[in-house]
Amino acid sequence: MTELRPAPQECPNNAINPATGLPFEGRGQYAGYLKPGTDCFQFFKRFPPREFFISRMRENTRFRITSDPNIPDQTIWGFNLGGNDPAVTPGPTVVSRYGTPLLVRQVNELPEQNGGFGAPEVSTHLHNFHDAPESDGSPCRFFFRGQYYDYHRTMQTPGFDDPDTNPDERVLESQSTLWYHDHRLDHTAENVYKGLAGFHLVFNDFDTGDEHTGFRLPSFPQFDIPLLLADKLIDPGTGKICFDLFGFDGLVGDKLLVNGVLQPFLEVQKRRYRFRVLDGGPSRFYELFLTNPDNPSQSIPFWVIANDGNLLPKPVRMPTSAGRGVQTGVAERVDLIIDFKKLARDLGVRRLWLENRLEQVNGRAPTGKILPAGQRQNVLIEFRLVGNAVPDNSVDPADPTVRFYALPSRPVPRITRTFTFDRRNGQWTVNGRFMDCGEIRFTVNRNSAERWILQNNSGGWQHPIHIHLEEFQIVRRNGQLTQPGSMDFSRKDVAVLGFNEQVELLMRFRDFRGDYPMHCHNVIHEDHAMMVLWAVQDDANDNNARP
Ligand SMILES: [Cu+2]
Repeated sequence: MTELRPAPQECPNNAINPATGLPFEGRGQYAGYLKPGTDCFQFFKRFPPREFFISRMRENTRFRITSDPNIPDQTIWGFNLGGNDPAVTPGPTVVSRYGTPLLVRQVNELPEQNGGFGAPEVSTHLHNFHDAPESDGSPCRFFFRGQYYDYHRTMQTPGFDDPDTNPDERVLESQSTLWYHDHRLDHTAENVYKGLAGFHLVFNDFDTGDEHTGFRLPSFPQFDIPLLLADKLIDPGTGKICFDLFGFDGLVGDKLLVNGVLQPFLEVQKRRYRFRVLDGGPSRFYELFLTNPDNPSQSIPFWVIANDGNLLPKPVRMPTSAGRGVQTGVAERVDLIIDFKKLARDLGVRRLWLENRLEQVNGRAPTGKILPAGQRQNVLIEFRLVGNAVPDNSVDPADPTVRFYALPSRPVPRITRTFTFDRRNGQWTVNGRFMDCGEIRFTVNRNSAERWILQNNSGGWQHPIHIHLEEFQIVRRNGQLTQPGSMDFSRKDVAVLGFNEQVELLMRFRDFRGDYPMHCHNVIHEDHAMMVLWAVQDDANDNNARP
């Protein structure tokens, strides 16, 4: 798609569409109101878009989650890739490269009637790309039925407009496994649950998508496969996916879907594969294991190479020496390497289950108990090994000499700010207060670093906290320095706050000016006000340590 009508422009197209009475483009609106003169693209002239995508958000009333004839068609909201194709969930995977700026036009063609849940005003966040506020899909920048919204992405690594960022380190901040999802204020949980989510993958000179070049990671798309995990509640009377609008603790479903399908299977060849696993929420935490259903007592090894779309310094073997699997909170991504050739040869594996063995009985938090291996209801996807061993040029993560990079140096923070995540009157708070689109709680100096301390005061619930704009390093968890070889020793965009946990983060705020959110990504908590807005401006010198 190279030609968009009307053509994309630097400042929003706020001419009134006579068919709707609304501006053609939803950019330039804030909290539902037009704010003329705002939200022009900040680096449009410096990085003019060279690739164009159009995506239409629509209802699909004939969506199948299974071939089981006893389970009816479902109504979902999804995305298509332009034209009159039906909307699907997950939406089409967007593939892009660093250095090639792009523009994505999202068109809101959702119906007025939602069939019980879902808000047909939307805002599409690319989690967690380094974007300007006007292209970030922020919760207060939702747009209406009949409008479109252009998102401009510079496709530059962070620090492109920061004199203190070492250009040699910039490439280390490349992100790979991203996802786009709806972020509509107060209705994100309903809209994402209804299907408004999809993958966006970014390649670069090291993580190339070709196992003959760079870090030699398994080639995309044949051997590099995204898996979106989502749990759903099925109404036993109708067989339809349903949602609880009145539960503020969180929602855990009784059925596990991967890429929109109930417990699917995938035929795999005997070689290495990369799986990009996303915890798509709304509230469930996972602990992932591989199980041989023909011999559930076997311990099946695999490797984690990336956390939240950032390569780890080196591959981390799973399960851990303590027998734990890969843990994820909502919106976290883990990239796994599974070597089906070795598992077939050494352990006689013919099929494998990717299982979630973490017990969770309500939306507040998991119990921490690890369930036994080999239970059908905990299966996410079944891998069926077919054929003989095949050529494989990808790197072997079991090779102890494999190194992807060393962590970038840690910047010196200008200030420390502390945030407490808590509960009040059945809703969720940050430093005792609720989300408000009309209130920027504090302002960070552009191109500076800060230390943020995130504190969960509760033994009753857990929160996966997400910060927009930039990634952070987790320096300490509960006072202990994070160590190489742990999953926390990585750049990240989500920090899970376990029971009574405290994390200390270090991060920089570069390039763009304007407002961003930090929020809980248990999207039920997010919609019930566990979010705070802050801003980045030149030389703000705001010293509020507990905003
Ligand atoms: Cu939460």
